[in-house]
Amino acid sequence: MTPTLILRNCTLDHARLDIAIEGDTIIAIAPHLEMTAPTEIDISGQLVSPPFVESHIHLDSALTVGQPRHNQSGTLFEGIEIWRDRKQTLTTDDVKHRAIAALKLMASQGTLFVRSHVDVSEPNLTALEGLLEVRDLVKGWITLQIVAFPQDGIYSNPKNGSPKNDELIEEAIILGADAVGGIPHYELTREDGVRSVHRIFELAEKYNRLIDIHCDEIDDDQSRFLEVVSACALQTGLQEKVTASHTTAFGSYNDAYALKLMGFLKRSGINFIANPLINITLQGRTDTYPKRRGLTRVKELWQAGLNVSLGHDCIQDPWYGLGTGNMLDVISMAVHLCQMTGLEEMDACYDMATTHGARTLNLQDSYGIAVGKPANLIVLDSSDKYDAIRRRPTVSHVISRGQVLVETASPQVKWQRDVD
Ligand code: 17E
Ligand code: FE2
Repeated sequence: MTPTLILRNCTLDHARLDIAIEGDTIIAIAPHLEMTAPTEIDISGQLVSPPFVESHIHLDSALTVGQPRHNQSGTLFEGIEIWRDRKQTLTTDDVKHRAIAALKLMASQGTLFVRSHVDVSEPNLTALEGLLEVRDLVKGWITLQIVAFPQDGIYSNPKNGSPKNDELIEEAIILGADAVGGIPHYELTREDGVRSVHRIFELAEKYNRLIDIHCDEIDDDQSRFLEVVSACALQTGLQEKVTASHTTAFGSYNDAYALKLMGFLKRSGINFIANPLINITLQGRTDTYPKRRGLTRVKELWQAGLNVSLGHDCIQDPWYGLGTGNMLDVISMAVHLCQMTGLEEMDACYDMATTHGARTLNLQDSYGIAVGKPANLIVLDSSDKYDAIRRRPTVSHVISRGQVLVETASPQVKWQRDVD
C-alpha cells in the first residue's frame, strides 16, 4: 500500500484514528498508522465526518432573489408566479453560472452530494440543459443528481398549449434526468393530482429512474397525495427508490388519520425530506394564531424507523431570500422546529444531513468513511455532532475524491484590551 494522503489524529466515532488514502480510495483506518505519505495533515483531534448530503435544492432558481421582484406575501404561490416570469429570460449560461456558484458555496462548507430539482415545465428545457452540463462539469469534485420537476404541474397546460408538460417531463428523463418529480397538490384538481402520481411511477418504471415528488407542500389537512405515493411505492415495489419531499400537510392531519397513514408508510418504506428553513417561512401564512410550523412529522417518522433527510430547498430565490449553503444551519433549524433536542435526537438530525441523505439519494456503498470506500470526508473544528450543531463551526478541510478540495481557517478572536 502506498498512500498518497494521511490524515493523522482524527476524531471519528469518538475514537482517535489515522486515515490513509491512496488515489481516491480510503485504504486504512487505525489508531497509529506506521505508513507514511507524501502529504500528511495533522487533524489535531477535530471531528471527521462523511460529507454533508444536500438532498433537496433547486439549483435552476438559486441566486435569483429579487429578479424580477421580491416575494411580498412569502407564499409558495407567489414564488411560483415570480419564477414563471424569471424563467422566461433563462439561458444555459445563466443557469450554469448560478448553479456552479451555489455548488461551490455548498462544497466549501462540506456538502459533496446534492440532489437538485430542475423545472421542466418550460418549453425549451433550458434549465435542464444547463444543469445536465453542470452535472458533468463538476463530477470530479461534487456529485449532482437531477430531478425532472414540473413546477407548473403535469396536466395544467391549456387545451392547445404545446408542448405538453407531460411530454416535456418524459423528454427530460430521456435526456438524462436521474429522477422523476412532481407536484400533485398543484395540479388543477385532486383527480389530476392522483393521475400525476400514477404517471410519475409509470415513467420511473419505464426508464428505471428514482422518484422524488414535491408532495402535499401546503397546510391543507385535506391534501392527501402522500397516501397515493406510498401506495404506488408499495404496489410497484419501487419502495426505497421513492422520496416524498416536504409533506408539510402531514403536520396538519388529524391524529387518527396520521396513525393509520404511519402504518402504511412503514410498509412502503419510502424516504422523506424536510426543508425546515423554508417550510417554516412558506407555510402557516394563512394562519393567525396559533400559527402552524408547517413541517412534516419529522420526529415521529424518525421514531417509526423511516428514513428522513434534510435540505435547504432554496438559496436566495423567489421562495426564500436567505440560505447559506451550510447544512449546519439546516440541521440546527430542524433541531429547533422539530423539538429534537434530546442528545440522541440531535445526533439523528445530524445524520439526516449525512447518512440518511445518502440513503435517500440511493448512494449505497459509495458513501461513508470505511476502508475501500471513495475518499470523501470533511473535518469540522468541533469535538462531536452536538457541539457541531450548537456552534456551527468552520469546516476546516473538505476532502473530495482523495484530494483536499478546500481548506478554511476558523475565525480567530483577539481581545484588544483586558476586561474582568
Ligand atoms: N417550488 C415548489 O413547488 N416548492 C418549493 N418549496 C420551491 C419551489 C422552493
Ligand atoms: Fe422544493
